[in-house]
Amino acid sequence: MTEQESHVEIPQNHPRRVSLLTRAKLTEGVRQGITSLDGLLAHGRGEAFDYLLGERTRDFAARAIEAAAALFLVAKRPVISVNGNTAVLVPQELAALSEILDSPLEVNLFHASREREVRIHDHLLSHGARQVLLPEREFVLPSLQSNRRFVNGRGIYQSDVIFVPLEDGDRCEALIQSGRKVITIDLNPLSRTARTASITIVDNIVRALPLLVDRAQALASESRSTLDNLLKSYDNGSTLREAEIALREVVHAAGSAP
Ligand code: PTJ
Repeated sequence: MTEQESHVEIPQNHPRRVSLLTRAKLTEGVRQGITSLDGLLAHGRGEAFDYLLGERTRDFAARAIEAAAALFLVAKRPVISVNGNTAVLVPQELAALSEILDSPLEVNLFHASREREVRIHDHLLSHGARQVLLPEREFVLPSLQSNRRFVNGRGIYQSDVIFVPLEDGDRCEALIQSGRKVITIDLNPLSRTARTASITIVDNIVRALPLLVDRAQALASESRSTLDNLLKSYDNGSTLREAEIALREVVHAAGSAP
């Protein structure tokens, strides 16, 4: 979605231009029936953490992005799950990742709506995606109560590694319990998803996804043993600890300011 399409005019020199443009994409996403109203609240929560993290990709996030790219590349059936927020924030990057990994995008929503699923499907296709799956009522993830339990028989149902950015905790737990590996992006390192996932990228999806696409592209020509070594040396517990320390340091510094 371009700035013209999103009906906003934000001065080039506005100090919060990127943040305001990102918001505008989401509000326009709501107008177009792609993003849920709840998606705006979820974004506001993310923004608060991003502000504290300095709105930049920290080292712990860069390491998680590298490991995530390696995990995608060693996966047999990776699948990229898309919701109403990620669809409007990074549609081209989702399409690019899907191409590099030869892995489908699958629409999977927390707030049930067939109409929104179809709009997201069409929106992704119009941004260059070639494989976009929709949930099927006959394929269900056991132990999940929410609408997210309905999945596609050729997609999430058969996946071994699944990408679930900006997620609620229940599905992440259910996917891990089912033996799958989960990669997430979540600005809140304390969330249930962040703490349950195999790899947690604590960064804003608008910065992290272009980097992930780059790393996946760069690592695609590496040997299996190089990718395995990258994964062996990655520790998601450290990522979460470092992210939490970074947040606490900012809050502490603010509290002790004169
Ligand atoms: O389109 P739907 O119906 O599937 O709904 C999607 C949302 C995002 C509304 C739904 O999954 C939801 O309610 O998510 P939660 O439980 O609010 O969790 C979203 C997480 O993503 C929170 O921990 C936020 O801090 C985080 N988050 C929000 N925006 C960003 C983000 N993380 C990275 N980048 C962001 N831009």
